[in-house]
Amino acid sequence: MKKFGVLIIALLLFTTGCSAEKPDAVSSATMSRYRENEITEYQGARLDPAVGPRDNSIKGVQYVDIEGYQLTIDGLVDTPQTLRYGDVLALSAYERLITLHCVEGWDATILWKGVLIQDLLDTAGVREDAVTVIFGAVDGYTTSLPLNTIVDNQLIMAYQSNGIPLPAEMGYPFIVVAEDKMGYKWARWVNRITLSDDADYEGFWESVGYSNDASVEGGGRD
Ligand SMILES: Nc1nc2c(c(=O)[nH]1)N[C@H]1C(S)=C(S)[C@@H](COP(=O)(O)O)O[C@H]1N2
Ligand SMILES: [Mo]
Repeated sequence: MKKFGVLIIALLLFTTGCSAEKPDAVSSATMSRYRENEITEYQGARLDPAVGPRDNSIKGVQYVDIEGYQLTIDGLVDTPQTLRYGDVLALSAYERLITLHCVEGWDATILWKGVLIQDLLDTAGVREDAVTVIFGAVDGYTTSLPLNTIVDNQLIMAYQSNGIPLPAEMGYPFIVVAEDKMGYKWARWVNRITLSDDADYEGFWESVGYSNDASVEGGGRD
């Protein structure tokens, strides 16, 4: 009888996943963050849910009405542009498996799909004197990256994460996938891209003291 009881308990633990959990098993809290149709694996690697455990954006999650949405590309360009959502999606698509290093130590490996930021800039024609690309968002957030970082690393602005349209929490319609840069360089809800000749431009968090380089290896916190 005693043996039987132990067996029952072992079975219960096993089926509830308590004792049987692998070290890298996904917690139920994490599982609940996957959205409908979101893919959870890519080429044998587990993908993290595109929506993080909490939001730390300056004015909370923004819900963009796509009908009225425009992406402005201006500053040191030959011909300023206002693109609609569909104009951006019509450009060549690129897919990247990239880890976002985010708040208080958590990170998320996500399959991103989007367009080359360089292709966006080319629609307006970048002037010789431009060195900095400033991203503006619907919540008034700003951040920037050097033009050569964007070109050399072929950085993308994504409209999909893990196979689904970018969730509002993650920046719908567009997020800058700032590979190897801390979270604050990943502008969400982007609606403006401005070319500048100011190499020392500082965005929202940069202007209060966060590293403008923001390299992940540099250990700069987000
Ligand atoms: N438009 C906009 N984009 C933003 C932010 C913001 O406040 N507004 N926060 C940045 C910061 S500090 C981080 S860490 C990442 C991820 O933010 P989250 O932790 O709130 O998901 O988004 C970045 N992009
Ligand atoms: Mo952050």
